[in-house]
Amino acid sequence: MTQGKIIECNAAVAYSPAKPLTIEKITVEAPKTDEIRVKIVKSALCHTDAFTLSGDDNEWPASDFKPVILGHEAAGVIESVGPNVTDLAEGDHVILLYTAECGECKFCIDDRTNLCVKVRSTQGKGLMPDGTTRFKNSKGEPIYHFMGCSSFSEYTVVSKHSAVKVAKDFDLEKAALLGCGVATGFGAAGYEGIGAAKKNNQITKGSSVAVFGLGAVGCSVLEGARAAGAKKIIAVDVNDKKEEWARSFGATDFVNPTKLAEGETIVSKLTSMSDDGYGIDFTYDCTGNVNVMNDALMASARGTGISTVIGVAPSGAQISVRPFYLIVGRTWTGIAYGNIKGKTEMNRLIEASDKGDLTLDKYITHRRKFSEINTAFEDLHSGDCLRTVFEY
Ligand code: NAD
Ligand code: AHE
Ligand code: ZN
Ligand code: ZN
Repeated sequence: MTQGKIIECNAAVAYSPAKPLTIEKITVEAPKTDEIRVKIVKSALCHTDAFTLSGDDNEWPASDFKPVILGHEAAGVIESVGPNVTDLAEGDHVILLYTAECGECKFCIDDRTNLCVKVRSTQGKGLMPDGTTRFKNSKGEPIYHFMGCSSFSEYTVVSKHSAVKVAKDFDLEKAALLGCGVATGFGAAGYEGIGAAKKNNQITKGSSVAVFGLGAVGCSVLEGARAAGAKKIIAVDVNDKKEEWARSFGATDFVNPTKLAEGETIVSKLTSMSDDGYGIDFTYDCTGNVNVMNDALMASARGTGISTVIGVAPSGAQISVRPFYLIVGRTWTGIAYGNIKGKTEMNRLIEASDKGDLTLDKYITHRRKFSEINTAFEDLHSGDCLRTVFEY
């Protein structure tokens, strides 16, 4: 045990929805039992951070806009550990895991899912498992945690179940990306026995795939589809600037749903692009738009098509479909963190990167100092960005 003292450092705090983050000095308490304190080295901005800042997520925390430190796609070095931490130690390099892996709960011992519940209920309230926070602002007010990570701070405290150790020679910038978006998309495609493969939803060799939304998540589904040997990989985005990237990640075709021929819909267009005219084998929503989720389902193949929801929709948004479309054999499903078990399967994603199946560095389109974090939200919305990585 190497428990330290209170640390003062810079953090970017969200005080109100849709307002810039406030960069200020905060204090970070020492880690308590089963916790670690991490010095963040690299963190990226995921669409979900921007989504939560917009005020659309009903878990910011407990819906009432308490001050919170966002950020969940990150890697760093353990500064100190609390009591009862045995698998991690000071100096270890780690990736933060917004989907924890305790190894013991019902979900951890089930090989089909990654949805560990050990810390999930307090995580959703912005609290550590003991029901308190480790952050305070200069007025002494508590600042809440986010997705069990809160990486938009020079130091953070997380549960020991919410971090995985990686080799010291693995680039922490690439490591940060494996904390969310890229692991999510690549896992959702399924890869050599991990991710969606464990949900019986691995993209099959020679199949057809359509991916709606070509951010880091959608592009990593494309890469997974290419690694799986899909024959037709259709990339769909309202932004034409995404076409070139999409093709570089494996897309064989690009469709802009706002530029269809007269009388065509995105569903009729994609269906007509399938070999037999009955629809696409695997479709994915990576936009968070419920209308797109519906289109993705309807474009999936009669009898056998599987449509996966990855995008996060605003609180209160709903999807619905005429049940007939499911009776005729389509499957509508969803996935979190690519169904990757963060502690025990991270090495498999690193192997995929080493083999060149997952080209992590290509997703880093922007680099900024942590102090420029508010500009990164503009990058994300510019349409020219997959990921901005912050240097601390
Ligand atoms: P991003 O903002 O970088 O990319 C979204 C893309 O969708 C953009 O290219 C945009 O042009 C495109 N788009 C928007 N509306 C569209 C439409 N109507 N039709 C086609 N394309 C459209 O986002 P990202 O970081 O790649 O994240 C994508 C989604 O996945 C977000 O909703 C995010 O919250 C969610 N997400 C989910 C998980 C999970 O585990 N389920 C993990 C990470 C991110
Ligand atoms: N809090 C939201 C839902 C947010 C959500 O679905 N998050 C995704 C990860 S987005 C990562 O960028 C997820 O994995 N969800 C499963 C989980 O356990 O959080 C709401 O609607 O309440
Ligand atoms: Zn668990
Ligand atoms: Zn994310």
